[in-house]
Amino acid sequence: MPGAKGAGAESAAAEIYDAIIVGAGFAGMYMLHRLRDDMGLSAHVFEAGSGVGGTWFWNRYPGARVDIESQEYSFSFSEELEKDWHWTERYSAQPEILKYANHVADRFDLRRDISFNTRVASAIYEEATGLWRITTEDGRIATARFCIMATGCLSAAKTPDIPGAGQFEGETYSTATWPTGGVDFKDKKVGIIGTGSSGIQTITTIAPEVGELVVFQRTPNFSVPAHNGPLKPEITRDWLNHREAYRKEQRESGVGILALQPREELTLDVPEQEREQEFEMRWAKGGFCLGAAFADLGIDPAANNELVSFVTEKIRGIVKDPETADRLTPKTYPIGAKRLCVDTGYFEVYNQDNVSLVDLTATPIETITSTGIRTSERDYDFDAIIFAIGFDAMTGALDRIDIRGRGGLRLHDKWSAGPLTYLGLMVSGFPNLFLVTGPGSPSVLSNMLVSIEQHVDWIADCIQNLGQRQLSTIEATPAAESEWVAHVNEVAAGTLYMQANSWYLGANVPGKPRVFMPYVGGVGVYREKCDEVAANDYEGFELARAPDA
Ligand code: FAD
Ligand code: N01
Repeated sequence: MPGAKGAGAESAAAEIYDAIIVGAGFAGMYMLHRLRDDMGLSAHVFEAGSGVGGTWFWNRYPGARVDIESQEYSFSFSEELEKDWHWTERYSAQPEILKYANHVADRFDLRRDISFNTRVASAIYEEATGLWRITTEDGRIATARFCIMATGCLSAAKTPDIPGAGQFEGETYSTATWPTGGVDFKDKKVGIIGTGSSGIQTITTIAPEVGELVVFQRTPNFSVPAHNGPLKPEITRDWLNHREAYRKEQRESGVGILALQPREELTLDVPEQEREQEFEMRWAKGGFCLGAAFADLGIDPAANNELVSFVTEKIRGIVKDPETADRLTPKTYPIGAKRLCVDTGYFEVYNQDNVSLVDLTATPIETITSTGIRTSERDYDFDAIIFAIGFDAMTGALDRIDIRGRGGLRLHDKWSAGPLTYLGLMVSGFPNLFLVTGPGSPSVLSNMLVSIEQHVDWIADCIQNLGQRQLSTIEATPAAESEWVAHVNEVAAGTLYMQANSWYLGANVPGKPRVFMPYVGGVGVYREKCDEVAANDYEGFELARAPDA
């Protein structure tokens, strides 16, 4: 059992730390390194999985890979780490990213302060002592002055909300909890539900090997080609030669992705031919840069329509059967309002004889049966069904923990009409509880590694600042929280994000309040705001000494 040092409070609990971190994905790993190795605090991580890596530990489905170029989606905090690690592909795949996470854990000797296979059940603030009391599902109790939730924005997988789920007697898989060791689908009849990024990557990868693949699609998704391939040595060299400048640029940019190369012009101000050329050039380059072709694509419906038409033509050009092409074409929301998918031959798989598409808007699923899936039209029999149905995003992992602040206030109740935070970092009524990439911060709208590092550094600096001044408690004021939430909503309201039923809005989870959760203002602007708040003596927060500190 890890040692007890630092917190200094009397407690009946067996384990006492300065800080407890929940989650050992990239956020929890870096948080541990900062608090323990840079600041000398006693810190401990509880992780539900049996290893580090979070997203990349759980999502082992075929074809899982990043949609941000490898060298951009990696830690920047250690120059040595960055120089020693070599990515092999332009968009790295899950096994390589998991290897990277393990390399980071080894390099910084993180595992000795992580309890694996340990799910946190509750986190309760004890006002008398000013400590957080953490209880795990297997009955461990630990207290700490600071509790940092690094529980992930896309870690609470949805359970199938489909009648009959559980009745199927064949093999069942979920992309978000894929078995280690993989699955052999050779010659099998497979049905897959869901065509978000996870579904698209899985479909594309298994299509060549399965006997038959039936894709059940409720809403078609916009997807752009990745043009993945081996990472060229000259790209790695250039990145390492200019790493400091590139990292600075990432931190000050809109979404932390340099490959976007956003243009400042408005779509309709550019002559049609030049517009088409720009779209073509970006389609050929691959990845998210298409969505940054012009400055107003995310706010002006007419501009957005131009890009919709371009991508629609591309789909028609790839998919040979016009009816299938039409069903694969999104028509009900602007491009970019749901996260754009980045694929490697997705639309092409529908030209294979063994792949078919079922449009659930025309023939909805009635039930899952013991042998397959029944739609309003017919029964389909399968050897295996794959659920690629997404996550209770941003709030789900937190909601699955019984978190209580002052006066026993439950976070679940406080957030019943949608998440309320100050800067996405803290919640009023919940002193010393930090959220990494929480709702109200750029988070999932950005390169997550950039946002994770920014939050972890801000939290570490904040805890250090409190310690230096012999203060022990920081808490968001209700006024600062309300103002920030209003600002987050106001900025989102001016965008086309509001026009899709996306997980950004909680629309994918029945009964979840429809609130746009991440902050659209941009990572550079947001970082400045966070730094300014800290420089102004943590403006909007109350700082205090805890009763027994
Ligand atoms: P996570 O990696 O989700 O880690 C959270 C950890 O907390 C998990 O290990 C979980 O087990 C643990 N946990 C949660 N609740 C508890 C509890 N109660 N008790 C104990 N442990 C708990 N982002 C990008 O920027 N670019 C990408 O290309 C990209 N690709 C993605 C691909 C997939 C398939 C998915 C699902 C997400 C992707 N993301 C991507 C988002 C990705 O989640 C982040 O990039 C990043 O990995 C998040 O790291 P994290 O540490 O914040 O959270
Ligand atoms: O989940 P999703 P995801 N019946 O919510 C369908 C990141 N990520 O895991 O749209 C039938 O996007 C649902 O249909 P609809 C990335 O940020 C990145 O794919 O609700 N269908 C949808 O088609 C991404 O955005 C990568 O109508 C049902 C699908 O399931 C986020 O994670 C790879 C249904 C869910 O799509 C989530 O992606 C993977 C039902 N009852 C993930 N319920 C990269 O490429 C749901 N659906 C880096």
